[in-house]
Amino acid sequence: MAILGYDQHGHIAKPLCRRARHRACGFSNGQYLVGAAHALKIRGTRNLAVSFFGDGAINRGPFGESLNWASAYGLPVLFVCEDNQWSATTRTSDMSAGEGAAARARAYGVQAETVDGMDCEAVYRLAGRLIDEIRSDGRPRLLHALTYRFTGHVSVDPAGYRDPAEVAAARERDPIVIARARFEAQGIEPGRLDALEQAARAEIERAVAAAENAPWPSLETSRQEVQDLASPDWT
Ligand SMILES: Cc1ncc(C[n+]2csc(CCOP(=O)(O)OP(=O)(O)O)c2C)c(N)n1
Ligand SMILES: [Mg+2]
Repeated sequence: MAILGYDQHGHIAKPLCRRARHRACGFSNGQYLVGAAHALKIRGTRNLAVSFFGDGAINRGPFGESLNWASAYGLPVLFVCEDNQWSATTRTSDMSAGEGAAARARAYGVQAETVDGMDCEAVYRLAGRLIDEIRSDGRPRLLHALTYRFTGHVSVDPAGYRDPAEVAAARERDPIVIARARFEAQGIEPGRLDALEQAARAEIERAVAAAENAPWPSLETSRQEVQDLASPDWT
């Protein structure tokens, strides 16, 4: 199965093979994932959909609608809230009622667990357990990862609206630094970790170069694979 179409930031929607997964701003595509999960259920597969979104998304209506649908119909979805405490330029807690993503999920009958999002191993283990649980009872789960946004919301945002001391304190708990220290403590050679890091950097650089060198899409493609509400002649 494939999810087709484009979200606001372009060509993010990915072909679905065994798992549907998507990360989008403002929960713009979270509902697609619930639809995909519904299709997976109807087809009787053991596969599931994984929907990644930020803490800013939980104050948008589609978050509640998606939790409701997934819970009411018993759909195999893992909702993953990357709670970095900032919604663009606003501290999320300043504009959010109640106890946040996990409490909201529970109100809809969706089991939710909060984890230290700076601890890669803890996130990995919890995700694995929740995925196993979804596969066994077919019901949705929400993984709430508490983390911090080191930079601005986008590359042109210097994030001058927050205290540098808060950022510095969060950087002390950088998940990559924590993971590396833990691997070293487990006896993994630093040279091997350096090689992994270099390979990851090289892969990112190749991806950036490929994107920068790719041709712009044609005008025709902008209307392919998107919902068409019968407006044949916009142009
Ligand atoms: C569908 C949709 N609704 C609303 C917005 C407006 N918007 C832009 S940024 C943002 C908050 C994003 O917060 P978060 O997901 O926590 O991202 P972060 O600031 O942590 O990168 C919102 C609601 C949007 N871009 N798309
Ligand atoms: Mg955020």
